[in-house]
Amino acid sequence: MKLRALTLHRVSIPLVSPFITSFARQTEKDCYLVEAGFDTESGQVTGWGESVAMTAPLYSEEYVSGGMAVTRDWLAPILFDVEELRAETVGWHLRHVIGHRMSKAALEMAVLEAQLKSQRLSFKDYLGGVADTIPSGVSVGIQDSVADTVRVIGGYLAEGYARIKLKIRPGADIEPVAAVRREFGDILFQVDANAAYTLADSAHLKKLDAFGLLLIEQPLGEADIRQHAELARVMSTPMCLDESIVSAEAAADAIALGAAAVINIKPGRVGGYLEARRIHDLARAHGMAVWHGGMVETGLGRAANAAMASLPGFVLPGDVSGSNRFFHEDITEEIVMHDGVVDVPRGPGFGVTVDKGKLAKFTTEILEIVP
Ligand code: OSB
Ligand code: MG
Repeated sequence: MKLRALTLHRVSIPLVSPFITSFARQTEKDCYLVEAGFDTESGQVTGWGESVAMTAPLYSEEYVSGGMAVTRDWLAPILFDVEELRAETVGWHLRHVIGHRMSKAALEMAVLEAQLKSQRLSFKDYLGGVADTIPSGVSVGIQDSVADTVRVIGGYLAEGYARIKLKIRPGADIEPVAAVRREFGDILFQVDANAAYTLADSAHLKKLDAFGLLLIEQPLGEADIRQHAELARVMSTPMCLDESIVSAEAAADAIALGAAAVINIKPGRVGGYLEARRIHDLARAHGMAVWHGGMVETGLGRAANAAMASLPGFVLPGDVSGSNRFFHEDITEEIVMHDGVVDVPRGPGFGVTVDKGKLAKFTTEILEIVP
């Protein structure tokens, strides 16, 4: 395949309610989609990608405007020069650019989609996915009060979500967790701190052991893999890493150090779906559970995530929820959670179509990148 045209569509989609984490209060989904045009053996094909970078560099060092700039100035020129571009070599071509994994992932995703479409192959079949549906969990933001936390989670349970993940931060941790356990009994329940604590909080965090959580996600900083290993030795709650796992190498280090009993796999965070697959395979070879994280993706990323989560190592319910968890209106056909599951798309590519009308409605900026 030869890359001929690249357009970045920045969109801002209102959220149904503010999503509050230990690091940000999000009221809209601000991201860019990659539309990439290729000449292929089966003619001209378009592939779509989505960057999971957020508006501000608070989850990781990446952010939306920076991603668009590095794509225009550094990544796109490399790919425009490749005669035989394949998804499997995008990471290799881009290897001299340090970091910028979310930007690289969005480009690899667009190349991958075009490649799959030209072969009339679904992402699930490309990967060797083994499930037609995946259990659907929901990530619940920090609420104003314990009562609100219980009410909001009660709503998601009534909808049928298979697992609850509650965001925590210092000052909003033990009490809401205790209340949710008291109210809803034996539900699948886990927490995510988004790096809000330090090792000095060990004794406090250990109080969470009383609530039979499935896991605690990323209590300490991104760079603190060794410190997570120390914390894991004092807590009985299984340790799960998100922010710290930026590559298969980081995953290998975390496993070797005992820093993670479980890994949250997010393709954007690690440079793409193909690196995410390597982490899945590595974890599986170690008999370690993984689950699929989310970054409040539009229907496009959500569809691709559902296919990824159909691989056999994804043994815990992930954060692949229905489109309506975050959006009144999505830019693709809605991803639907029903009976606690999301269906794995079957169509070629990621199996969903970006609706140009809806895209236009939410577009805030268009960046055409020319060879
Ligand atoms: O830590 O998993 C996280 C959203 C943005 C950034 C980081 C995280 C999240 C979520 C939402 O928890 C997961 C979802 O998309 O449902
Ligand atoms: Mg997380």
